[in-house]
Amino acid sequence: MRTQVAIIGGGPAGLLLSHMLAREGIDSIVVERQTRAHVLQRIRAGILEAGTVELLRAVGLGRRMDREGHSHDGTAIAWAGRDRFFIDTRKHTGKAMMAYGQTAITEDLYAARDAVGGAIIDEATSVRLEGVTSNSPSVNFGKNGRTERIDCDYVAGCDGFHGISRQSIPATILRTFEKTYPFGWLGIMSETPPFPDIVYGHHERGFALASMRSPTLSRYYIQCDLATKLEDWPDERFWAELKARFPKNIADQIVTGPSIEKSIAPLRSFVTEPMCYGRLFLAGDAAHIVPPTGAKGLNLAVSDVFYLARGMVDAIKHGRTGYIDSYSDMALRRVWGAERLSWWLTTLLHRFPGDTPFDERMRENQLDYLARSEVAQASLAEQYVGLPFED
Ligand code: FAS
Ligand code: PHB
Repeated sequence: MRTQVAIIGGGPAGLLLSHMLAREGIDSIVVERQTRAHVLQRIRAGILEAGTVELLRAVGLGRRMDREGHSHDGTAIAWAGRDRFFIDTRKHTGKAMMAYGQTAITEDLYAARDAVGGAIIDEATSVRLEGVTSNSPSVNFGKNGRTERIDCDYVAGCDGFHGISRQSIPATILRTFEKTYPFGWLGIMSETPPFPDIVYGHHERGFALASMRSPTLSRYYIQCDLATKLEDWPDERFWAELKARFPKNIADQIVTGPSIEKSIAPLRSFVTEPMCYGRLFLAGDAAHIVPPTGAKGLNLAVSDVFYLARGMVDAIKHGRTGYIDSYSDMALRRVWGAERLSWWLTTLLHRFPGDTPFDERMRENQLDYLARSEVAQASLAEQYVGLPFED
């Protein structure tokens, strides 16, 4: 097979890139390891930055999001039983966040690609890149017992943290930066009316988060230690622990019900430099991971794709290579900003094993300052709602 851009990975990054390239008349083939059903059963991100919302609307993917999504003028922080304070992104930046699940975005992306006959090959096995430092790279993979090859001009590695693209960059060139956290998030989805605000809770028992997917679908998380087993957390125990970590006036409003999904996600900060090698360009989780505390993971995948699509269109259609040559540096400036915010919020809102009384006083004073200072809240608001994409 032959295409202009071979895209490894049919998650949000790969599908959005394929969609944006197609809108510019550039053809691509998405090669996905899993079945479409497997990709679509993943429950992950839920909160979209203003820039992500604007981009999805601009590329014709806003209709269902605007119908079913839930706009939020900010997010609240509650701690130590004290009343919550609100990080008002609307007041400080004029922008809002949107609660609209990654699963729905992925469904919308698949529908958009199907509508124009976009090439998505799923259940591909043993995917392997060749010639990425030449002008004619190729992607090899197994499908239905046959070995297939795609010749292309560029390869986009959108295959997530466990993909093969990043591993195609020689260790002598690749630099990685990593921090793992000594806890995870135990998440639950329930068909119950959510708490009206997105609320991050910090308590001596640990972190908790109240979020949502729709007016009838709630998403909650509690910090858990790394040895946690799902079977030890029946719904009743989860709800009791979640309520114990929020102030009473929030806990009393949380509507409980049977879980329709329950999972544990590890927390990690991870960055790859550079995000390119020859004609291979990494985007999304293939290049970086953030702890979900800042709701940045999916939003970073979107901003990477915005920069990469712009660079590829300029190079392929107009022979201008400025954006593609600067893709890695430009994307990494935004990545490191999101990594720092996510690390800072994770450190601020979670309890760490081995915290000393001094550590706890530092955390309390930081929260107290944030609760009292409009300027501190404005700074957090502009980072949380998402800084503008670079021109
Ligand atoms: P993805 O991992 O979504 O997609 C990569 C795709 O590549 C997958 O479909 C995979 O099957 C495929 N693939 C892998 N190896 C391949 C190979 N060798 N060949 C072909 N295909 C291959 N972010 C938030 O903002 N908030 C959250 O609450 C949140 N929760 C998360 C929970 C979990 C368990 C995980 C893993 C992530 C979570 N994230 C969250 C982050 C998540 O939303 C990612 O940022 C987002 O999925 C990034 O999208 P992609 O870069 O497309 O990567
Ligand atoms: C979610 O709704 O899944 C969510 C919200 C805020 C976060 C992380 C996840 O920081």
